Amino acid sequence: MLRSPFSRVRRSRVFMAAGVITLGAAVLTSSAQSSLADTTPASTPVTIPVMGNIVPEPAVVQPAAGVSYTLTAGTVIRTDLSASENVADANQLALILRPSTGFAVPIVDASAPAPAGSIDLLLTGAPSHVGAEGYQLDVTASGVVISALTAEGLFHGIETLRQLLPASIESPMFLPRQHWIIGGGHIVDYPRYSYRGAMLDVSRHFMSYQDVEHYIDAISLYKINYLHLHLSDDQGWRIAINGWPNLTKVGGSTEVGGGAGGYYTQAEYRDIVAYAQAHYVTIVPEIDMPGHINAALASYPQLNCDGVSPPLYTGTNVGFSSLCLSKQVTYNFITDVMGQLAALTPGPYIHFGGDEASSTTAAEYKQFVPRVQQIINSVGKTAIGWHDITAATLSPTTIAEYWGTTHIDPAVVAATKKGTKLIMAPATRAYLDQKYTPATTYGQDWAGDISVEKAYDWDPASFINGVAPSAVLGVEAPVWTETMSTLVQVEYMAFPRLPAIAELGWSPESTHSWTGFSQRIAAQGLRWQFMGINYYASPEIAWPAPAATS
Ligand code: TNX
Repeated sequence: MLRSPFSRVRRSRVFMAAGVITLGAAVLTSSAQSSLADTTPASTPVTIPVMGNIVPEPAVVQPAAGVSYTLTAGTVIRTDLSASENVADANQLALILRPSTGFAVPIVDASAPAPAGSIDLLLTGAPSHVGAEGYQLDVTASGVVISALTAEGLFHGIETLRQLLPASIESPMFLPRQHWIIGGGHIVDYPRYSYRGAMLDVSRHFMSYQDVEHYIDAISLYKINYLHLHLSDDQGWRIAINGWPNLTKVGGSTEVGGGAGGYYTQAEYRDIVAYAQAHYVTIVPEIDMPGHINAALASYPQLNCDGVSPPLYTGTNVGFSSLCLSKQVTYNFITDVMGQLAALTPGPYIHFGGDEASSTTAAEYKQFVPRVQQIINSVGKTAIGWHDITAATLSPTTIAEYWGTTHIDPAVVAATKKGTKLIMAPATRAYLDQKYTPATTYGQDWAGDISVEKAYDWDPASFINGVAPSAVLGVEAPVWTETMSTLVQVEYMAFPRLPAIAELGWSPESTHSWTGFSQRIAAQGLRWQFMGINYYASPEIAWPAPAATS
């Protein structure tokens, strides 16, 4: 039996604190992390912070000069205890506040009289234009009120509230001498796009379900609401499918470089889904086909046209494998896989890849894409494919994910004119496996180096010439893992660039400013250190001195 998602909200951080915490390129032990934490003298003068420094930038922030709220031993969280999702949100907030402050932070019913200094999570009082995902947040001397139309909106308000508190609020250890002050003011906030994704390639190098959940902790802080898992590729098949045991036994047995690989049991995958749901993140599973499929071909000879399995593959080439599209067993296989994935996945989408199918003929590819779409639709899901699928005729609901390197793509433009919606992940901006600079230890550079500024400074709505802004559903930040074998390495590539992409997905275009973003992201570095999230301390950003813990 796997543990409940709520009891583990803090688990991975405590786990990191007990071991090794990496700081930028350097590595700190947990004892060094605690020295990071509590250097504040008891007599430190208290300065009132100005409300701000939030990533992604909210739609409206109005600081109230000189006003502040302080968390104390008397702070309670008030919400509607009869609404289980509100209580789950309140629990997540309490689990963040309790360890570092040492305060009890009880959760009480919103109908109870407000004691001085409560944090209220309410489904009343928010303006309707914040929509299902937005919230309103007010900080006054007498309390904090987060109001929203849904529990998801409240959760997003909580992610903002965390960032208004000192970074040390994230400490898994008790910090007795900190002042837990929040600058007063008013925030009204809601997303620009409904799809704000991260992608993790667990095929090239396998990451445990605990690692995936730690990544969910990190991405949900920036209001990312989809996590796309690249579950299969030439090098590894990572999800158990009943009736096809060799997919994991053989196809899951290795990875790039020849390591041991691994896979998720269906129970582990469900655990990831539940953990994601508790963070308002929807899992999008991807089984890449008809190419990028060697792990499956190596597992089952009948999926090959010549009936002979190729050997397992642990290199990094692409484009050499293809399902046998003329055999019925191929479609039986796809139907089984998609049916089981659909049953395991409450979210609306299944991604079927479709990229770099250079070992499939163009004619076969054009027949294959509609057939897979139909299978995905028949199991009740909407299909997503990499934008290569715009070469075929798409059903009206199918979404294309743009990973191109140019602003010109006639097939993509033509598809959008017929109604296809796009997720924007241009490789030159959003591919977080590309190096920051030529000196970056990990990563590839086929799409060019991507500095933090380059990841931030583009507009999803106008990136492809001739695509109407209304065709863009949102953005995604993929991390391919040919060159990264641990989550710590993945985080180094993702932070600070993933929050840059998250801001493009959430914040109104009118707030877009590299100067503003680079100042706001600077305030996040210390938070990542307390959370056990590795990052690249890019010289593009004026990080505050490490000793500044409040
Ligand atoms: C291209 S982008 C790929 C992946 C690689 C990636 C490496 C795409 C849809 N396919 O198979 O991992 O480049 O950067």
